[in-house]
Amino acid sequence: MNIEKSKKEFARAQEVIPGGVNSPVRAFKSVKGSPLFIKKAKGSKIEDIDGNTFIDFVGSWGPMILGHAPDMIIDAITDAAQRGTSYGAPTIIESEMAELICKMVPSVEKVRMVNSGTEATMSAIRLARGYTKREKIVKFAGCYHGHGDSFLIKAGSGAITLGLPDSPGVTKSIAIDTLTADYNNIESVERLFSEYKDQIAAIIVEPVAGNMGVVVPNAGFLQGLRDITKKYGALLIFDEVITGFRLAKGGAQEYYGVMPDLTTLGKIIGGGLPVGAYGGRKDIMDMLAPLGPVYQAGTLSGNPLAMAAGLVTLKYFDSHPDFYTNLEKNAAKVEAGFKRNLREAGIKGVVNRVGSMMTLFFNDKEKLESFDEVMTSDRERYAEFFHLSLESGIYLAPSQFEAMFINASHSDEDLDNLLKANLEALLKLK
Ligand code: HOZ
Repeated sequence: MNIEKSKKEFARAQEVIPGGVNSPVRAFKSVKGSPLFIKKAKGSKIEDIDGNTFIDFVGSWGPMILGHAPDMIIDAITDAAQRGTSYGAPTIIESEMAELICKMVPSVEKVRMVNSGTEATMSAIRLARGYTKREKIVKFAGCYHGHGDSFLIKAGSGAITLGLPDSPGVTKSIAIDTLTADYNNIESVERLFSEYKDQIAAIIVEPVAGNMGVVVPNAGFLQGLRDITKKYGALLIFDEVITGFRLAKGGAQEYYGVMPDLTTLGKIIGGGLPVGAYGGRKDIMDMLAPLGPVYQAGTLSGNPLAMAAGLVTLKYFDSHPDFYTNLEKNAAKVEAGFKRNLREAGIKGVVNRVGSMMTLFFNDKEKLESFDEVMTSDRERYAEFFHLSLESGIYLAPSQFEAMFINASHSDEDLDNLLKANLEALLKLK
């Protein structure tokens, strides 16, 4: 595969952009490669500047659940842009968007729009601290909640991919207020609560972990978090930046039937534009300025282009009752195909999946349920597999510790091609 133009552009970018990228995991560092520079994408396909075309299973790390550049979203953005790109004043579409989010996400009674998932999680914990008048938060090792200081403690995603789970620059006084527990281990949470009792403001969790690769919550884990937070008067925050509108219209909370106090959203709600949101119980949300004392603001929050793209996307789910059933059917086919291929190639692996998000881990274990367990996966083998897949026209995340996403634009032919390329790659692995 010729990627000369991408290589040249990467060299150019590295002169003026740290590491040549605006988000670390894009740099292909952990798979020891040179990132592809993208020219365009439509539907399920993405094309690089050398003219190579791939079936895309990254989908911009989650947002592109309808595929790339659906006409209805392009039309909505174009139409909105004619009327101006930002006003810094209220618009009707912000209320429409908020009404739809409150209707679709079961625990959300009021919602505030921001510009990214990171902003949503940062704001949600400030609000939780303001509401409870407590300072500590509990997060889980390997969960990633964006790059806010409080979350860069045993963080997932690019941080573990690059071996940097605790970032310099996070002060001791901030780190001391972040307590870490083990995902799927309710005892580890109980231990923290019995020690810190009324100092813990909130637990924040990815209800399905997506940033250490996909790790599925065991039966009773999320309910256990609900029970323990209730018992100690702390809040439960579901970080649904990935799972929101991906697992169901109402996200993981609808899928698992466990209601958090606050929810953070991002990715899909922006229809591919930069958006985040956080919402939840009215009594908590009403603590926000200008109603209450907890401050949070943003010049571009509720941006008309982003709202237009997001609203069309959410309306689409609302009016297509079979949307998630179809995604589930296709994703189940991929999971079954991956497992069949692993057996046929004689390669040890674990496929973790919920709905349309999944990860194929190269690992000898029977199941992977925690950060420590996924970290035993064979990254060298993933890197080789990644490049073999790329050569066959399959674009996967350049890291063992990320999710792959099936979206509505993937045709039967795309999925058959994926499974064929997957078997070929597995058979070639050393
Ligand atoms: N942290 C994102 C994936 N979980 C990476 C986003 C990006 O590089 O675009």
